[in-house]
Amino acid sequence: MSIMKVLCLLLLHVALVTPGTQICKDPDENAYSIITCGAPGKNGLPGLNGANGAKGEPGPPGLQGIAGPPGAKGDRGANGEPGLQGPKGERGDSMGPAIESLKLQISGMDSRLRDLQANFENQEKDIARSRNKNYILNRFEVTYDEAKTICASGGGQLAVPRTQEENQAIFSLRKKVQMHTFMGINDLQYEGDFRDLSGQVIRYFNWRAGEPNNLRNNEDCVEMWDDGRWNDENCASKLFFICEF
Ligand SMILES: [Ca+2]
Ligand SMILES: [Ca+2]
Repeated sequence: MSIMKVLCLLLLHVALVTPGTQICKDPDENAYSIITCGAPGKNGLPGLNGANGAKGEPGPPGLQGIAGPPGAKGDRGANGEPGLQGPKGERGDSMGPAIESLKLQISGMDSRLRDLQANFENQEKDIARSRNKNYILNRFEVTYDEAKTICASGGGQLAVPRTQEENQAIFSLRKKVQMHTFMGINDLQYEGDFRDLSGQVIRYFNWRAGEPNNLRNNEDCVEMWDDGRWNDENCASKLFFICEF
């Protein structure tokens, strides 16, 4: 070992035990040298702000908010302006008079129906009986001939009282109404010769006083008054009537 190398090792040893020194290698001479290291420098000033970075990607959508309670009902608005007038309507049909006519007819039918119902309801009350016959009072006004026809159409005939008992039975119906009633007796064939509808001579009579008087020479049909007695009357008069069966 050369003297130089020994000296260098010695210096190196001193450097290792001496604070503030360190061994530095000279890169050009491939040799070591001993230098004294200074105290660490202070921090320098902050650097300048850097340029803005690139724009980031958009974030995920946020959570939907919760709906609040409905608001209070608002006040009613003011009335609007009236609308425009509509187009003129079509002319009405001609059924008006026909409908009115039908109404009148229906009203008349209703009235007639009520009459029939009343007549039907009175039927039971308007029946009388004698020993051999039944009598029915008819409460509508007809002529003598019409009364004959109606009784015959029902299988009977205009009532003829042939005894006091039968006269009393017929009178029990006659006094129910304020109208004289035709009976099946007349002197149409010979004046003063009263007979029944089959031409048989009448033998029982119950005339009112002064009857038959053939007033105005025109009384050939017999009616019963409200006292049960008889009168000769104009056959064209319209009266209630009593049928016998
Ligand atoms: Ca007469
Ligand atoms: Ca008379």
